[in-house]
Amino acid sequence: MKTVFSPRHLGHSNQLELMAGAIVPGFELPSRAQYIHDRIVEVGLGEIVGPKEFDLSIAARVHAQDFLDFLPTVYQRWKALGRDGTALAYTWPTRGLRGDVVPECLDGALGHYSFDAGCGFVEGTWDAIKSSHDVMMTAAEMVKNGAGSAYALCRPPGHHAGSNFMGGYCYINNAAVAAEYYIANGAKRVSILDVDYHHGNGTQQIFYNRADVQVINIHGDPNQEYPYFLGYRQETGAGEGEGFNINYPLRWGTDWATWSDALKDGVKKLEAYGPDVVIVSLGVDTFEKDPISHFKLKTEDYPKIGAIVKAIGKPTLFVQEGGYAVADIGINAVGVLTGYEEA
Ligand code: Q9C
Ligand code: ZN
Repeated sequence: MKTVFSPRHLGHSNQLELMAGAIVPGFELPSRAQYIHDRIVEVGLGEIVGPKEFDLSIAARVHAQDFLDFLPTVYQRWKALGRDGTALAYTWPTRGLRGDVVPECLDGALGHYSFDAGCGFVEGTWDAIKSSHDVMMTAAEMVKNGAGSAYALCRPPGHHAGSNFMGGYCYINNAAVAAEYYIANGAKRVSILDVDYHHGNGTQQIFYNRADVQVINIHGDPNQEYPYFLGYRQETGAGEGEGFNINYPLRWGTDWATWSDALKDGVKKLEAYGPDVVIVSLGVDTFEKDPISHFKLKTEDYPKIGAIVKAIGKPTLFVQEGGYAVADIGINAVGVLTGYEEA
């Protein structure tokens, strides 16, 4: 399978992050993408190509235009205030505050357009977001044109970003834009299978009322785990979307036996839905050594995920999401892809 990758991700890093009452270096590191890239070369997965340039017209069908207009302006506005370092929100509109106003000042606007402090901006952040989008679009187009499968080595990731907010290291929801791209190009049904450790709250929110995109999430129980405020089992979709959102919240300590039961059940529901194309939100932060996660998947389990996805027998786009055990994520992410190829 071909990989799409751009070194333009390198301009972006979340230099600081709040964790357990301390400010620590961010986990979503530029080296993540390099480890995956190098592992693809090492195992000879297939050709690695650069992205083509795409406009944001498909993205604008799942994200609000004002949100998409805001993202490229953030760092210039930050610098115009005489600041350097990382542009980051520090106040958010919760219950009893106005969720509908976009304050004129940058600090207010950053709070409006995010739900946590996981999305900093440095000089190269917008270019990295756009390159990640273009990487996804290029790989999505390959699958549309009959490639069978393709891997979008996206950085930054996307699945926490909703229609008009960023969060959890995610700015544009690449998997959601890919789904919309297939619908815009004639697909009747698309399934998104999100295997990242964290619930893909953005993807769920974007498609919650729709029947044409099925969203399946296997993730840390939000009673215990980020993003806490979405991803519960009883969230099954609304209106026309009722029944097309499926959550498998799992407790800390979940191992392959329990995790794969959820995957197999999700795949059954996916097959019953009968999509034209499958998009895998591929996070490998389910790994036992991931520094911010609490599942117990082992390196040998990742090819089995790929084999299960291959058995679905549908055109498949893999979109990179999380995974923070940097030395291992290349082996694990590429393990899913080789497992798919070899099944
Ligand atoms: N500050 C993805 O995997 N919180 N995002 C971690 C430590 C944010 C993960 C707690 C986790 C976001 C794409
Ligand atoms: Zn994650």
